[in-house]
Amino acid sequence: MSDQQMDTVLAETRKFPPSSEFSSKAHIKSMEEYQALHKRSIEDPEGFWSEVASELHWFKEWDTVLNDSEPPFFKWFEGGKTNICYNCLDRHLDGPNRDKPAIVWEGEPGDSATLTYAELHSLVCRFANVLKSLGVGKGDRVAIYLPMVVELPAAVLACARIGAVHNVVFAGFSSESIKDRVLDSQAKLVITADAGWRRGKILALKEIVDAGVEECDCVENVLVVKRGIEEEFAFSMKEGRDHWYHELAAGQSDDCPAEELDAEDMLFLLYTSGTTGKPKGIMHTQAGYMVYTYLTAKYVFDLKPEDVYWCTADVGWITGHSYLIYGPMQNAATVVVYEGAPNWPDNGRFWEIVEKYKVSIFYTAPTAIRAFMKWGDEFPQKCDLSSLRLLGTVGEAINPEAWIWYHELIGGKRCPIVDTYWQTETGGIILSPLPGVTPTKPGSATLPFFGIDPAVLTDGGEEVRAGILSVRQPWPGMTRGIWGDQERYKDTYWCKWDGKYYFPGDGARKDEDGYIWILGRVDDVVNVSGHRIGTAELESIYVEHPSVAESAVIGVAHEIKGQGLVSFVTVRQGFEGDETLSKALNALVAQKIGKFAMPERIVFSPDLPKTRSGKIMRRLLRDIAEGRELGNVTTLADPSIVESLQDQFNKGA
Ligand code: 7RM
Repeated sequence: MSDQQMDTVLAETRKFPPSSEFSSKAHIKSMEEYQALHKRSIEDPEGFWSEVASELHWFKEWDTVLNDSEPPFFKWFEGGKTNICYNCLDRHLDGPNRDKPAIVWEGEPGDSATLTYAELHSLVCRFANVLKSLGVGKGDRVAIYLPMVVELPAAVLACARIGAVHNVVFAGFSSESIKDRVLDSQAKLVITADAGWRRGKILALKEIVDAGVEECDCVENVLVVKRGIEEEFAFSMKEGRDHWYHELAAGQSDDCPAEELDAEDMLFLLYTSGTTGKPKGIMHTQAGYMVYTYLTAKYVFDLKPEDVYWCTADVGWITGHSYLIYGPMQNAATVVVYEGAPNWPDNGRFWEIVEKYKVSIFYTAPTAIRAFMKWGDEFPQKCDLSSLRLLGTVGEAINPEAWIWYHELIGGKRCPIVDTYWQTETGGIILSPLPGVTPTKPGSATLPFFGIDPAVLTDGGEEVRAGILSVRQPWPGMTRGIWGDQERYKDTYWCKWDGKYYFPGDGARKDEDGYIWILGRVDDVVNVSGHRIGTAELESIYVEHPSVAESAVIGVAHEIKGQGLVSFVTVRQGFEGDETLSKALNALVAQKIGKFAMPERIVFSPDLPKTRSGKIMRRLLRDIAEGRELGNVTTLADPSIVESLQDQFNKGA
């Protein structure tokens, strides 16, 4: 967060209590009720979570709720046998939810489909049988690279059903990113589509996958979903390796019993950026994640049988896993799934979808809200948004100005806003208002969810007003570690305070009401439009280029994206830092990660500011890039460099 943003946050004193009408119908109705339940969840986590777990289906009940004998490797519900897919689908088939829409899908070109819980169950069973026919079984890793079509949640649920480990790769990632993830996880199957739609353009997904898996010996088969696009686009099917989903599915039964899985069997891997050049495969297991996403979805979104719930995140990110699929479906919600961009064919698309399907709960990212603000009030104003009763945000802190716009223009001043703070690693929401309970303050994720005991600490572990966020005790949805690298898991998340507290990597402030305000990352991870990008990932890509000597990538405040990236690059003797090199470096980032990771600017400079011990002073680079007064630069090895850096920066501005 920039100093200016910080000042705005510190000055924010408005409070918005929920209406008594909302509270009276909510699952949790009062602050007293929340506080009592929260206290219980902290003092008796095993009692609390076993009661929650009892609301779900188990083939066999657990022996122990929490096993904390080997911290930080916590285990939940050991001895229990369950299946999260069963809890999302089968559990609803005996009652009125059987014929209730589970997915209301809209494609970008305007095609649409509705699947009831019974129909989604059949689709998932058939999909699971296809997976089995390709030799996929319990514990096998399956990479999924699909657009937002119905087959995406179906593929995810089908994996869960048979105990295969899904590894969804967001369909904006490049071939090389697919390759890295497929190789690291040793996936034996890749599921993709011939293509998808994005902003009126065809995304040639199969082609991208082909380039990605070329050198992956572990991949035995590629399963291809047909998106139904009439236009011509390039792709081919490799004999023996590639199969059309619809052809294999035609011969399959729509009955496939859910595997009785151990509570700690792995459910999925999802890669996320950290402070090194290599993304980490975050692991989640069946039961703990299931119980946690079930309860957070129920209480934070106050899900009721009649709700139409729309989470705009792509399934390629954790938000799509937890709050498009697993959380809402365990609660038998009707979930809207939209394939395309918010500004296609025009800037009003999202609001037309809200009106068309009578969406009652809408969950999106602050970066999207800022884009809507910029596009103009007339787009939401043209639509009937009166079906909305609750709004949510996720991905980054929301600036108060965007919060107020969301509250007024979208929520018509009547909808509570839940600002939900969490991470890929936490599995589910850990800080958030409860919509019928918590008076909200624009920009604050407010209070902890049940089972979460946060503290704001100094590096030394002392409680302070403004410092580093920590979580004091384990909760069921937390990650079980990093695939293939548990040392890195310990080092990254548990080293800061001698293994006593979980370290999410964010700065935070606690105000006089005990509300928590997230102040942004304290490590070298930048949050661009709610997507985590490790600066080290870009830096290691740049230095692969023969003309680059060194680079430092930083995050700077960005009007729409929240943060954008600025890359400072020094070139080797005899090379030129010019437009051509800039383009080449951008192309390299697009090729290695994806276009969404390209920086706002590349600044070439003769040198980088370093301390006498050789550490790059990123803080100084941020000050330069955000045009701030520079403080003391005398600790620099070569203070004269600052002026030339400023010149370089201003030249391109
Ligand atoms: C869900 C998700 C996690 C990082 C996290 C924060 C930032 C997310 C908020 C937020 C302030 C929020 N998972 N973050 N939500 N910061 N307020 N409500 O985004 O793994 O992709 O990113 O995102 O920095 O550490 S994630």
